[in-house]
Amino acid sequence: MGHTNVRVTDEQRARFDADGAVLIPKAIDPSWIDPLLAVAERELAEPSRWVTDSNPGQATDRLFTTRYLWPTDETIRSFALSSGIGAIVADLLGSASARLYFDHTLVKEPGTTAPTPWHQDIPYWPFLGRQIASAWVALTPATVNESSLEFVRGSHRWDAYYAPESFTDSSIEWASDFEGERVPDIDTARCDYDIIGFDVEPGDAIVFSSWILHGAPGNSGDRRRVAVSTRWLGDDAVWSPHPGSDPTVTQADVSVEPGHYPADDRRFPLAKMS
Ligand SMILES: O=C(O)CCC(=O)C(=O)O
Repeated sequence: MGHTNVRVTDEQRARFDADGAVLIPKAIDPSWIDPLLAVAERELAEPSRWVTDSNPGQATDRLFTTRYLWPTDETIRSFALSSGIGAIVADLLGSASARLYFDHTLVKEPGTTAPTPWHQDIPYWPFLGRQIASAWVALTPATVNESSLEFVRGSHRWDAYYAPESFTDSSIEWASDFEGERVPDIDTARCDYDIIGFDVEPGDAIVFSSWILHGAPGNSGDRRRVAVSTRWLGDDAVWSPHPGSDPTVTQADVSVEPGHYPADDRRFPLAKMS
């Protein structure tokens, strides 16, 4: 499975900077698609430890996510570190390097009514810094109307830090002690916000700042939507665990002290740049 030969353009860099999100068409070599889809299939059949699932065992009306597979799954590890996706993110962030925080596979079965709620990523994560972003890579086609991502353009610059929202009906146990403002009710006042979205084909990446407000509709289509999102730390990232941050990686797991750059190659490995 190959390394991408896609190069970020000046226009894409400017878009990412101004809007907080940009579409990179055909960002990965197509040879990754089937192996990554096979990982999603396996996880649906035999979920591993870090899963959220709105409707276990069902083939419709279900948002299933599984994360942090890279330490144990060779396909995910080599995709994250050697496909070139990290280099694309580093380039957009204006960062010399990109360290992997985690991978996140997200499956939306047809007929999923619940949207992915509007949220920012950064409050879920034990990091601070502006050079932190995700690359959400589509493994199946998706239109904005059916199930692709939407963003509030420019909200990465609002200087806001909203409380984490649950992706399923239940509350997020580990985020209950987070103190912070709730995300505004964007859906009831959509015309007050500058909302952008991207239709995607398999292999396209949407790269977005960890500070931008984003969400996705349910899946009103008749096919499964699958994506894999990798989460990246650029040069200004600082380890910053806090009440309510995702428990996959905690202070006990890392060799970095709070307030420092996460130079921990074992927990936050560097992506190959070329
Ligand atoms: O795939 C989705 O529906 C949501 C993805 C998302 O919020 C993310 O990757 O941060």
